[in-house]
Amino acid sequence: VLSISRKPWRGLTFGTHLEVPRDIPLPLAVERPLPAAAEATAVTGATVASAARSGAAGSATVSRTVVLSKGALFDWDRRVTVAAEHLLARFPDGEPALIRRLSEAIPAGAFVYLGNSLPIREWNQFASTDDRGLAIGESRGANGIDGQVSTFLGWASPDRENWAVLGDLTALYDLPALWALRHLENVRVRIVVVNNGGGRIFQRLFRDDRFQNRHAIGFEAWASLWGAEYHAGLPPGAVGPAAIIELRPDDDQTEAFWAQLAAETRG
Ligand SMILES: Cc1ncc(C[n+]2csc(CCOP(=O)(O)OP(=O)(O)O)c2C)c(N)n1
Ligand SMILES: [Mg+2]
Repeated sequence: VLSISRKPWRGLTFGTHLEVPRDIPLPLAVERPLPAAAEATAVTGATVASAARSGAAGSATVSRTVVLSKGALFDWDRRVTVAAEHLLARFPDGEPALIRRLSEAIPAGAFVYLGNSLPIREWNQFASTDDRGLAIGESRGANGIDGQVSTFLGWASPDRENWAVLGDLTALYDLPALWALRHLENVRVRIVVVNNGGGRIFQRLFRDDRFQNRHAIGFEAWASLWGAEYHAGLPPGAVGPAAIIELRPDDDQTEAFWAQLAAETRG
């Protein structure tokens, strides 16, 4: 992820943020097709003033600041990709590996709705890149976590399986949404709740734990309230028309993954 702004910005959980001072033109050259890293030259002399590396306790933000050079961007990107690949195998129960496995388990041709905000970021970074004809949808807007279940159900259609990947707080923000299930005919919906016990994106952005709204709520009762099937973990076999699938990543492994990725790609 490359973000560019005129002002300091600390919201990046992964990638590179470029802060371009007002007196330096925006580096629009990077919008053209990019050459191979070997041919890369600096597109601007703008040195970047702000780093998005967070000092949050026990965690690390894998983002950094660079002098804008295509070669530097690609080299770092490659290093992160290679490091992430071996860490996915080393921490198989952490959230990134769980997202990878989920992306491999969703049947070819399905519609996949990605919720704000970690699910879409983590899918972007860790989902399998095999082309299995998945149709991806999302409602990014201003990153709102409200109405995500409703948006998904409104988008779901009978001609394919419909999957949503949502955070736990995102699901809690839209508890009445499953009312709409009774109005869906011949529509197969699978709502995956990645339950990491709070708004964990904030663990990587802020020092104060209160931002996370930690909780110990499970989602089985949500499924039974609305007559949906419930699965703890990815179901191995056939699933009925409406299912809630709750995935619980291992906290320690998730933290270790991010800390290790930051350590291995620093510099
Ligand atoms: C309507 C709305 N309220 C609050 C926020 C601020 N916010 C952004 S992410 C987030 C936490 C999301 O938690 P969860 O769905 O569990 O995802 P996680 O970060 O754990 O993956 C919150 C409260 C928002 N984006 N939209
Ligand atoms: Mg969460």
